[in-house]
Amino acid sequence: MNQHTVDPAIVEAARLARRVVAFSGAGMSAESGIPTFRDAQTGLWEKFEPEQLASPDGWRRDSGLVWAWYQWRTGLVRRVQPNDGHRALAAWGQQVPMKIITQNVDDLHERAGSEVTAHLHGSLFAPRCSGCGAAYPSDGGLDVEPTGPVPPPKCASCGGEVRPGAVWFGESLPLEAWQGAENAIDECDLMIVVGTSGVVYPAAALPLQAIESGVTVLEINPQTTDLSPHVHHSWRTTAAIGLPALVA
Ligand code: BV8
Ligand code: ZN
Repeated sequence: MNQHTVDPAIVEAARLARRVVAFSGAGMSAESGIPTFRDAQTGLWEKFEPEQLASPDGWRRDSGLVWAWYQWRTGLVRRVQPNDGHRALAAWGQQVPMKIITQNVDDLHERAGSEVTAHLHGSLFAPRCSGCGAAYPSDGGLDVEPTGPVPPPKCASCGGEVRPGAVWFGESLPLEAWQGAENAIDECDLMIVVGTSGVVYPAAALPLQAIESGVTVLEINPQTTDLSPHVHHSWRTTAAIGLPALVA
């Protein structure tokens, strides 16, 4: 199989599926122009590992630098469009019950017309006060890449620093999102794993849990991943090429 020719067994599994779960990672948004976590960081972020910035320690060390990174990423997401992969999942969801579980903090699934069951790692568009937890609207982020820290806003009611709405390394996943994901997997007969390296837990355990419970799991990824040896079918292609080929 190459990028553009799909194994008929994969098309058949997609055609027969009655309740589908899509499990997406950063690769889902790569063809929209959003760098993945594996991509080399550029600019101000070049000398940082994502795990350094996306962590409570990183925030404690320099909340202005972390806030600048998320504001830059928010502006980038606002300026790009969903790709054919996001649109294919939205179209498929019009034909059969489709639940989207994403590790991504962008809103590209929603802007393509899908309803997202679980943002396992939070959202760029849900800032909240790090003190009292009050929700704050996103201001759409930055249009120009910052050259240094950007002081986060202060909470109007408690004076705490407003933090990004993402789940950081070392933080627990939102219980409601986790339970929504597990329920979706319990009900589905097909899981499509798209654009994830499968290295971050506990999210990466969900496809393995699906396989355990007898769900057919297809992977779409141009690279081999930690999940590849376990899934039923793995297609070395991209989200924007592979997903449209699965939707009749
Ligand atoms: C937790 C939001 C514990 C932020 C993210 C030490 C201390 C504490 C915890 C740990 C520890 N050691 C390990 C852990 C667990 C840790 C973990 O798994 N670490 C890894 C690095 C080993 N996990 C956690 O910390 C989690 N919390 O464990 O809590 C706990 C328990 C109880 C009580 C208290 C605490 C929280 C993890 C969430 C972190 N937040 N994101 C933000 O976005 O800024 S994770 C972030 O990286 C993403 O959300 C994503 O989930 C993850 C991995 O990225 P991927 O999505 O897989 O993307 P990646 O770049 O890796 O790969 C892209 C893939 O796409 C590639 O395979 C590529 O081939 C493919 N691709 C490229 N182009 C395309 C494509 N595919 C298709 N089409 C294309 N065009
Ligand atoms: Zn507050």
